[in-house]
Amino acid sequence: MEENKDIKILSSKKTNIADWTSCKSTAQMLRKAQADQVETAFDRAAGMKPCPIGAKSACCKHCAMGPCRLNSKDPYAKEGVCGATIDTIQSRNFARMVATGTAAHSSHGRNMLNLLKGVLSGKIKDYTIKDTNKLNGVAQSLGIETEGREVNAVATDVCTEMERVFHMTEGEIPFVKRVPPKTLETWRKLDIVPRGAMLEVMELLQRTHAGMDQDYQNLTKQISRTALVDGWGGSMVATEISDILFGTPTPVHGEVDMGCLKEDHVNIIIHGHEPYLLESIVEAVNDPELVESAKAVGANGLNLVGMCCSGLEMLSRHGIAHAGNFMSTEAVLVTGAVDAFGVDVQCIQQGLVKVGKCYGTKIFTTNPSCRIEGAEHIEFDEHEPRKCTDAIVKQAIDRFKNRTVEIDIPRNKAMGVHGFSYEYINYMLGGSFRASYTPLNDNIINGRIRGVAGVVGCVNPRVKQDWAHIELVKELIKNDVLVLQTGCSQITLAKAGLCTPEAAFYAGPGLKEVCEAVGMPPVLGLGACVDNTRILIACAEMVKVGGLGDSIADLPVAGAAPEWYSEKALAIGQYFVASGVYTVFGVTFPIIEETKFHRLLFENMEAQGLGKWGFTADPHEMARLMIDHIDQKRAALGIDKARERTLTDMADRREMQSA
Ligand code: NFS
Repeated sequence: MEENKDIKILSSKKTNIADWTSCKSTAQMLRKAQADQVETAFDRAAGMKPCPIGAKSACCKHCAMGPCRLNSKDPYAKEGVCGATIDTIQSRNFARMVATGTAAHSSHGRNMLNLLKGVLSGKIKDYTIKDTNKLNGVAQSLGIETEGREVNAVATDVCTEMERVFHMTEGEIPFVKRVPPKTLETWRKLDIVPRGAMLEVMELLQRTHAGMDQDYQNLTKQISRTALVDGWGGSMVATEISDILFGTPTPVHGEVDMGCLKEDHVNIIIHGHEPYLLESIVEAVNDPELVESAKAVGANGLNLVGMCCSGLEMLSRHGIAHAGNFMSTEAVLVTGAVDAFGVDVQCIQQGLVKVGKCYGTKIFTTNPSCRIEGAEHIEFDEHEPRKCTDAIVKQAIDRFKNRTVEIDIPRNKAMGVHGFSYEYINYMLGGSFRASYTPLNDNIINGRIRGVAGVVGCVNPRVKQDWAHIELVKELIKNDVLVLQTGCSQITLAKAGLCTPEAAFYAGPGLKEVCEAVGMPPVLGLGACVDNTRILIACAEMVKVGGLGDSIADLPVAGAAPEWYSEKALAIGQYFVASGVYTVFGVTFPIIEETKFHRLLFENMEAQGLGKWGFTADPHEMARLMIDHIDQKRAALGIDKARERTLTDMADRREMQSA
């Protein structure tokens, strides 16, 4: 294959910023940072060769008899000191990554549950239940009676059920009620139906201790069970309670990219994941007194801007502008225009503090679980949320007044439509009187829509930022695949202008026709990374509506995280695979190819009735793999002919038009 310079893993000393990112604003700021001799993660990535043994998970450092490196050409030629084989070592390393990712999402979910419990007890007064429709929907899906009952009574029962998602030690987590029966039957047969998240994470970790589970197949079952309690448990609680407390997103216009910063305003950025910090700061920046204080120092107002997943929560619910994704968090500080940078948890790089210092921007940590040396900590207390957020706003105003650095804001920004919740897709396709997924299934069956792809996840400085996401999504929609998005990927496509109905121009004829009829973009942004659960529910609903098989594994769908970096992404990948979805990752995959563990993940899990993993760093190849999979599923469902007919019809029509 001809070498494509965009695909290579960036590991050697390279200073060509064009190789680092396809985000124009980030590139502009990285050039400025280099001129200012300020180091970022891109420089560090270029200067640090990834350890090839670690990259393939061929080393074990779980005990003091090692660390053991199984780095011979034949992965079976060597064993660890205890006799651990390459399959044991790789599966244990993989398990620990999934456990950490699941713990992160589940902790987020549990914090949301505690917030709702505090609201119900009356101890937390600054938040209320905003979306009773959503509350009732969640309650009904859990088998809780809603008819004629008080909101608080229903919500208390929902809390009791959701508590079990974390604490139950036997049985099945409540949200399995949402899983298609045949998928659930497969899980039961394989003994991977999850119990509480705390137990599953503990069980998985204890099995990776030296001298414990040394059968990679048995360990993989616990890996799946743990990942499933992330997707159908901890993450799902996070999404559902956020909707109940702050409102289920509906489409809203919003701007993205660094051009959202305003030189004449006090700019405040919020980055992280848990929505209660940002919901409080939304109130703070609208407080007339604080707005007046900003004006008193010469600013035209307060400008709140989001980043990463926090930013997506604000964008989806309030249409608040978004400055960029994970790999732009340092770069945005280089503008000099950020007057305060508040963070809570997850994906917060330690390097932010140093870059912030260079440009006179303070980083404010707010969560006791995520403090950073050198950052200023203002602890967020949900009983008095404004204490923290007002303090951040006041410090930002102060910094505006005393700005000394040069301000250089990239002019790029793009408008798009965001906030496509699972529920809204119902209304959008079916109308408010017959809200349902039937039209989606019909359009898949008649072939206008070939299938559905979830393109999600991080960006990673080891590959050119944003590039693989854009190439992949363009290729998918061109081939009539409807794309659902979350996380940093959604921001990438929004910057590229694909989150607008006009982007239907890039879609294949079938998808274009559907987008134009409904007035929707071919790329639907569903929110933050925990909101991948909206995609799970959408899959379950597609099965329930009928005509596309009996289990999630039957659906013509596929998933991808082309630029992943975090353990959370791996947990998400594993819960999609265990739910029945073919899921392709880019950048690198932490397993050696010619091993039994690799075969299990990449082939044999599918034979067990689940999904399977795929890997390629090339987004065009990734699109081909996903489309081939979708076509195979269409053929198995017997709907491949319909698509041939539909496309012939469209081609004929075009020919007739041009004649
Ligand atoms: Ni999800 Fe990746 Fe982080 Fe959000 Fe962005 S990096 S795993 S998308 S911000 S969690």
